[in-house]
Amino acid sequence: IPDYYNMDALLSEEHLLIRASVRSWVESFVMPVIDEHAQNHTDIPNLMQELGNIGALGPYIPEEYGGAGLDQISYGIIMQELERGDSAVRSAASVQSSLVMFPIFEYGSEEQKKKFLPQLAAGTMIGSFGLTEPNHGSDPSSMETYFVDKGDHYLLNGAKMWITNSPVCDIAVIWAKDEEGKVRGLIVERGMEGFTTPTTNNKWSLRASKTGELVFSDVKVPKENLLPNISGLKGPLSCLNSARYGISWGVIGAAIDCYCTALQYGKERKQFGRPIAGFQLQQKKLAEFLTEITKAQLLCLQLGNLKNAHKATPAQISMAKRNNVKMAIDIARESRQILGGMGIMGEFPMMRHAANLESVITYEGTHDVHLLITGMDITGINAFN
Ligand code: TGC
Ligand code: FAD
Repeated sequence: IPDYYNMDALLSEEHLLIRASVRSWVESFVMPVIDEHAQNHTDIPNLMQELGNIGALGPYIPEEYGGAGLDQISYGIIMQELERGDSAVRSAASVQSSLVMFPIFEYGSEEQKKKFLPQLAAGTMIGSFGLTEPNHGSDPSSMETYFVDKGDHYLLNGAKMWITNSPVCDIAVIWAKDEEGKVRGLIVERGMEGFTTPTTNNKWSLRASKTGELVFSDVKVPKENLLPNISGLKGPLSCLNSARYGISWGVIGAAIDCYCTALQYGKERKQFGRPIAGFQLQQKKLAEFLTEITKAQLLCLQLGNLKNAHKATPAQISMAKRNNVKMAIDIARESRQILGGMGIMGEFPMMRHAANLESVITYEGTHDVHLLITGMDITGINAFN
C-alpha cells in the first residue's frame, strides 16, 4: 500500500490501528466476494451489521449515542479502506454516517437521537437520505416534495429518485418544503401508509449497492419526526459537506487498489522478453498514478485537520471531492490498460472501480457543479443563476 511521502508519520497510533483493523476486515470480508456480488447485482449479506461491528457507522458520533467518538481523520481513513474494497461498501457507510446519523445528531431532538442513533450505529437499522428528485438533481432548491400541517400530523407528498439503500431502508431522512416553501427535514419510517421504495434496476455502476426511489403518497408523518433544529437548504447541504469529505478520502482507496494491481501485474507480465513494467510508457503511467495518489492523500490529510478544527469551508471540500474522484477514475481507466485483455476480467478490480466511480463523479454534486462552487468562491460571481 503506497505511502510515498511517509504520511504515516503524521497519523496517530490510533489512526494506524483503525486503518489496520478496517483493512483486515475489507480483505477478509469484502475482497473475496465483491466481484461475485457486483456481477450478480446482489448485496453483501449482513453488510450493515458488519460495518456496525467494526465501528464504521457514525465513527465521529459521540459514544453516548452509539458512535465511536473518533476524529475526522479517522472517519476519512475508514472511508479510504472501505472503498479499497468497493465504492458500494463506502457508499453504505457514507449514507448511514454522514447523511442519516449526522442530521439526526446535529438537528434532531433528544428523543430522536436516543431512538435512532444507537440502532443506526450498530447497523441493525438502515437509513437512506432523500434530497434528489426526478426533476431536480443539481438544483435541489427547486424540489417539489412538500408537506402540510394537518394539526396532529404532517401530510407528505412527492418523490425522491436515485436514493442509495432506499429499497432496504428502515428509515429515510428526507427533505421537503413546508407551507411557506422552507426546506425541512423529516424522518419517514418504513410501514407508514403511502410510503414505498421501488428499486432502480439494471445499473452498470455500484452493482453491489441497492438504489431506488422514495415515493410519498399522502403519508401521515407524526410531528415528532420533524427535525426541529434546522430549516433551509443549508440543512441537507451541510450533510453533503460531511459525505463529500468522506468521499474525498474514499476514492483514494479505489485508486490504491488499481495502482497496486497494475504495479504487481506489470512486474510479472512479460512481453518482448521483459516485464512490461520495464517499458517507459508503462512506467509513465505507474509514476503518474503514484504522484496523483500522493497529492490526493496530502490534500485529504490537511482537509481532515481543517475539519477537526471546524475550519473546513464547503468550497475546500468541493475542491477535494472533485479532484480526488477525477484522480481515481482516471487511474481506474488507465490502469486497466496495463493489464491488457486481462483488465476487463472480474478477477481484477479495475472495470468494477471505473464503473463505480462513474456514479461517484456524479453523486454528491457532479464534477461540473463542484467546479462552479470553486469558481464562485474565487471570483465571488455565482454561475448557477
Ligand atoms: P445557495 O443559494 O448557494 O445556498 C442556499 C443556502 O445553503 C447554504 N449553503 C451551504 N450550507 C452548508 N454547506 C454547503 N455546502 C452549502 N452550500 C450552500 C447557503 O449559504 C445558503 O444559506 P442561507 O442561510 O443563505 O439560506 O443554493 P443554490 O440553490 O444556488 O445551490 C447551490 C449548489 C448548486 C451548490 C447546491 O445546491 C449543490 O451543491 N448542488 C448539488 C446537489 C447535490 O450534491 N446533491 C447530492 C444529493 S445526495 C447524494 O448524492 C448522496 S450519494 C450517497 C452515496 O451513495 O454515497
Ligand atoms: P442533473 O442535475 O440533471 O445534471 C445533468 C448534467 O448537467 C450534469 O453533468 C451536471 O453537471 C450538468 N449541470 C447541471 N447544472 C449545471 C449548471 N448550472 N452548469 C453546468 N452544468 C450543469 N441523491 C440523494 O438525494 N440521495 C442518495 O442517496 C443518492 N444516491 C445516489 C446513488 C447513485 C448511484 C446515483 C447515480 C445518484 C445518487 N443520488 C442520490 C443523486 C445524485 O446526487 C444526483 O444524480 C446528482 O446530484 C446529479 O443530479 P442529476 O442526476 O439530476 O443530474
